[in-house]
Amino acid sequence: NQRRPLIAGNWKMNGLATAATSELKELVALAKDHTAPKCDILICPPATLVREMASAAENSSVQIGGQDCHANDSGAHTGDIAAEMLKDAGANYCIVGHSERRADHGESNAVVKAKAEAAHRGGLIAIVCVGETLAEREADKTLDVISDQVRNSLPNGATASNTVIAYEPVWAIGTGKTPTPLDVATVHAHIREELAALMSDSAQVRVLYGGSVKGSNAEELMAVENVDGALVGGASLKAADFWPIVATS
Ligand code: G2H
Repeated sequence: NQRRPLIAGNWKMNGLATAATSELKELVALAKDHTAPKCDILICPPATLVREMASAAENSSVQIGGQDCHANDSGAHTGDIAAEMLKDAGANYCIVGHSERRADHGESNAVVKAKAEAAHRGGLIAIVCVGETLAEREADKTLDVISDQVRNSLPNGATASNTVIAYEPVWAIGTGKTPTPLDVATVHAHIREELAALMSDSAQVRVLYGGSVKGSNAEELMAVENVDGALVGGASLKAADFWPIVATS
């Protein structure tokens, strides 16, 4: 396919300035030494570090993103962060609807969709996350849940250039468990079918896999049909762990 893979790191609620800057600089150095990486490289640090990480990544192929944004552009929303603020701090992407936000903050598909639209208005590429829980998988509802999430979280005006989908089975997140390549292939093919009915350029949309991706399983997961990269949590915190995943693309 023509889709350029995206290897994205999600630092979640981890990172203080000094250590984070040195990890980011190490990643930038690895990316510079590597002639023409065949993928896009993204790090999504906590919001407090976006500006510093963007500055550490300046003039490199490493891009910076936010982990969440508010559905509104500005206003009385204490503690929240607007997409335009992330952009202003140096971000190009924003994750929306990560399962931890859906679970910890009760974010519905409608909220996730509104956040993705806000990301677009703020000039950010939205990474829209979907994924089933263990109970849903065991009840054989995986594909129904994914259909519902894709149909109802996809922002209006989504195109292959402003939207990325990340499939993250909730039971695989931070658990060390990963689905089989066949399970991943089945869900990714299903997501592509859904997208085809919703977007005119769906064939170009990148669909990432996320959930316990690490150096030792990245090659196998990235080789699965319709997997266009990874959303990596724990293994993105250290450049030495993240780079081998980038290098598989
Ligand atoms: C899934 C992933 C990153 P981890 O949440 O978004 O985390 O790789 O730690 O399972």
